[in-house]
Amino acid sequence: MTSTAMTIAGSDPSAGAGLQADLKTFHQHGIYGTSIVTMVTVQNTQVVDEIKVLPSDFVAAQLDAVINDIPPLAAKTGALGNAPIVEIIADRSLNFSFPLVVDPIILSTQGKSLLDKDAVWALKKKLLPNAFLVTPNLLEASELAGMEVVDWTSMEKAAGIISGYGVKSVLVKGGHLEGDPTDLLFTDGRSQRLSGERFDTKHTHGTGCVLSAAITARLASGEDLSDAVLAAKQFVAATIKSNPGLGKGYGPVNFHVPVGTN
Ligand code: PXL
Repeated sequence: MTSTAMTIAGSDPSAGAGLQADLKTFHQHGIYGTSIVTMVTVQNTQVVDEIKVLPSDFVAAQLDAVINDIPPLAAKTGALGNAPIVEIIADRSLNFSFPLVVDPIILSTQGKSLLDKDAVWALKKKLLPNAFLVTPNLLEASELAGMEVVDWTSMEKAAGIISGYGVKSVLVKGGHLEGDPTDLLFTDGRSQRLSGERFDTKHTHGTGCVLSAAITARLASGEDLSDAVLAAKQFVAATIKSNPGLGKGYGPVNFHVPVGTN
């Protein structure tokens, strides 16, 4: 039987990030992907120029239309835009019978805000209590935990604070650490250190989306969290390593990397 996964995210017309990256990643993992659009952006690999956030009831209507028809086995959120959207998804997620991965995107790679201040509060207080996993980078972990997150000790502390909001597991991504990009997976009160390799390339547009989508795809296939995260990290590393060098700015990764053979 075909496995299904759903993303709730924004559109990136250059298709390296956002819902396009999620759908390509689901597809590459053999999963049928559905997509609920929260915002439409005008962007390429160089700049995010404009953002139009959709009305929250329109986002909810998309969600209701899909979820009753092609129910996902796992879902993820990406850029959510504003508090009303976060709140309406949080409301619907009370009835989700599948794991929800929250990629708490606050800024685009180029530094444009994709989530306003009230929305960060709603994410913490309303959405995270219903989530299976949240995947902040250092900056997002700082915002969510209300503290500076700059090294392993502060990553561990922040993960503890964030898990206190009710989310089952926390993956703090160390890509922005000085030195090796070590991630921290906090689950059942325990931290696990996941080492990674740094590649000398600027083509990393959408890597956060690809990682959370690959984890979601694997959860939809029934994998357990720690195996899913490790395999998703390997997939992302391989997609960066063989990036096609497209665009004049921060280009996309290679979505054609075979899954599980890297
Ligand atoms: O990579 C984060 C991201 C997610 N979603 C959308 C984006 C971006 C980055 O620009 O535009 C819609």
